Amino acid sequence: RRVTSSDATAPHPPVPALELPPTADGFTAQFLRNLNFDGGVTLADASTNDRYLALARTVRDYLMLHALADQQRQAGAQAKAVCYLSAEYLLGNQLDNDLLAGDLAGVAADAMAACGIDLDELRRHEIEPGLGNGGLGRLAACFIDSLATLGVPSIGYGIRYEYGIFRQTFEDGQQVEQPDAWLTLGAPWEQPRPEAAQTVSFGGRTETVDDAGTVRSRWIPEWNVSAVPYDYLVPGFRNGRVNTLRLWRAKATDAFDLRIFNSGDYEQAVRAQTFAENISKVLYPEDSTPQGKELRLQQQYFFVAASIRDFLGRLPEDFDLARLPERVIFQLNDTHPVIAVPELMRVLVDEHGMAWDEAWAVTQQCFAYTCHTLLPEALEVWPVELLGRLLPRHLEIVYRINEEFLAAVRARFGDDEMRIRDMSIIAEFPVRAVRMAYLATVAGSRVNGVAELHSQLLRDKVLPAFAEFFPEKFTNVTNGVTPRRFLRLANPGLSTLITDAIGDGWVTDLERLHELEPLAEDAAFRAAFAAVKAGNKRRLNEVLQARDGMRVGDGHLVDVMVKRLHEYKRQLLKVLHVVSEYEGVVSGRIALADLQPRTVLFGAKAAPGYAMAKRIIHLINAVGSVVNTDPRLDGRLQVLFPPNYNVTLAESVIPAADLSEQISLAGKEASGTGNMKFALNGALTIGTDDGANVEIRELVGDANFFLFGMTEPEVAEIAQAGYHPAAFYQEDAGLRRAIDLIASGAFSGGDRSVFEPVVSNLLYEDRFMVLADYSAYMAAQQRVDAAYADQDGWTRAAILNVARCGFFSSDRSIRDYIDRIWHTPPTT
Ligand code: NBX
Repeated sequence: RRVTSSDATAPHPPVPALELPPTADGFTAQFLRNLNFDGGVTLADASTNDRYLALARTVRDYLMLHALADQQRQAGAQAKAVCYLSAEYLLGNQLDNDLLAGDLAGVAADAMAACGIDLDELRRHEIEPGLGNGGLGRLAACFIDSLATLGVPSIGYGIRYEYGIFRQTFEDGQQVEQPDAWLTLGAPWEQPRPEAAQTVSFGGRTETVDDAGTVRSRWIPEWNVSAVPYDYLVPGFRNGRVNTLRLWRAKATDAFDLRIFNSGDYEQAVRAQTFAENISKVLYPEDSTPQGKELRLQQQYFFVAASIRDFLGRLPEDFDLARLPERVIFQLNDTHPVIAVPELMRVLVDEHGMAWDEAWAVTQQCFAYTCHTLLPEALEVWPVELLGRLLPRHLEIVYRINEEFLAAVRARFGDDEMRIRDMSIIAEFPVRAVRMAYLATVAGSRVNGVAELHSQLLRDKVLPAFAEFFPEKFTNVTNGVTPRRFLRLANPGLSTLITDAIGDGWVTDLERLHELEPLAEDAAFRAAFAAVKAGNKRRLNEVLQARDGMRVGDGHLVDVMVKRLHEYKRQLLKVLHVVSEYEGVVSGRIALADLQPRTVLFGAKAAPGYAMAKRIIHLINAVGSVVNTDPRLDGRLQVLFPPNYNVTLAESVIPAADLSEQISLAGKEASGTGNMKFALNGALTIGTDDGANVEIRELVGDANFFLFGMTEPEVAEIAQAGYHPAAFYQEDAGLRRAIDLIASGAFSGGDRSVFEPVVSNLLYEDRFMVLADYSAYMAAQQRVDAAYADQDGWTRAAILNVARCGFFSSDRSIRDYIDRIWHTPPTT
């Protein structure tokens, strides 16, 4: 059926229509309209930015046509919706994603050609919205893609940060952070909806009022800000569905601070405006040790308060809020949005007059919580002093939730004060503080980890008392990644090869990749597969060359470790491998001819305040500059560290990789999602038994995965017995030589002090047991070298990795969320 913009806007009189299916002429006309009337330029005078903005607008116009038609279809339907609450969405570039989903790539290419425009130049012009730190934010982006593709009624809610994750540069090998001013050249993908703004209040005090005999508390806030929504279209893959990602921006309200305005101090008033707008100014770049910053709590409350109001505002005027769980599930992406729990209670009880017990029953059914960590220091706590100052009514509500919860614990287990202290939502030391993970667990209908092992450890180690108290709440949903972005778009060569072999159904049904298995035995297919990998390496080289003047060596094994810089992820273990190989060659223990040519590629940002992580970045760069230029290595070992690893770079790097480094200490990486992207693109994994590596190995088979290192129980046992890293240093001559070389100043111009903190940390603390796993890692790398020498055998294993990783589609993750947690069937 032909759909036109006059259908979508009926009952208006017919207007000159944008047509679906799109035509090149229609696309061109709309593009020129946008260029002229939105951009105010002629084609002849248009800059690259003008042309990019007009193209993006045109793509969005077509998606909007789908969105309007979709809204009409869904109007009046009373389906239960998912509200995904996430402080981060690491979206990556939109242009190609939306061209693909909307099936617009062909007409866009024709239209650009007709206008004499280089579409690739416009692609390169795009700046990705980096509104997230890493895995957690990228997972949210994959999930909204799958929700739209599966046709699940859903809204993503988050924050429209003016500055996303910092842009990383290196100066003398050290990380320097630059602001990410992603909005400065225009934001064609978003649509501000000022008429849908919400007011969000802060501060002040509570007072009790006698409401016909019942004493009620009420909040008298002191100041407020306006939350203005900016909507992003989230198209499903060629299914006509378009969901919304609604990101909130903070603006000052007129009544921003009555005291200041009343004082008539104009300058103060303007400064107050800045204060309000600070709330959505910048993404906090700490992803594992959240600082208890007041502004961060303001961000969290700001976006969840606006989102809850926004969602409730979509329900019919006379809707009975006792039935809210029939209409919505709020999924809490880690603890960042957990302040939504007392907020919903406050809205139900204080604003709608619902009885506490009824409101609590509703609230418990409306929330579910996903945990993404195992590191104790990553568990968020908010000092009571701060919470009470910023959100006094919410603190009261949390206290009452805790009181009633602890009463239930007492009723079941008696006055076991140890247990009570253990399970209290309020911690007493070092300061009195709210444990957000506990609040989420008590309040939510479900608590899930993000891989089988992680969910098990969550039950056994992080929240054992809660797992005993609420066994039915705990479940697992193993993470996944969207095959549209990370296979279909990022790896066009492999996509075509797969589609030629098995058809294109895999794009939305990734388990179909199993049909490739027999082709691993087909020599012609293997040759084609190897040619695709070689082509991807050339493509990576074009990108690296243009971006950083770097290139991977010809015929090299491309060995990649890309992820946030964290001690637990153990980039240092990878560095020790490189240093050992280097030392082996320069000392003559390894003949150069025996060295498998390799390019080791790192990508990683360190939190700006994480000193050790920054030193490790410095060390990687320092090792690279020595190894890459030492003539004795003759270029057979290269270390590349392109700065500013982001989603866009990932899309070039991952398809070109031979080897995927997933080497965290067992029991520390909740899941990993990069591990899935690599395997799906035909890299073999060298990895520990951690996170989703466990499931990847089970699926691809031991023969197609390089497993090494201690298991989680072994780690726990050593930790228990007392871990002594220096003993490993003493006993392993190879390890000693590598560490000594770093300590000698060989990578710091003879200055031994530069990396001394890294070395002494390894020798005397080594919290993540790098030294304990060193020899197993080196042995596994030898197995890698041996395997790579048999190129055909390697390719066979790579094909089996692709064929067996269909499970890791985020479509499957979303189906698991629907079955185990949300109970929100897709609608048509
Ligand atoms: O979430 C990551 C985990 O480390 C990965 O193992 C997992 O695969 C991924 C998705 O489940 N966690 C993560 O990325 N955390 C953050 O980015 C983060 C950001 C802010 C913050 C705490 C953590 N305050």
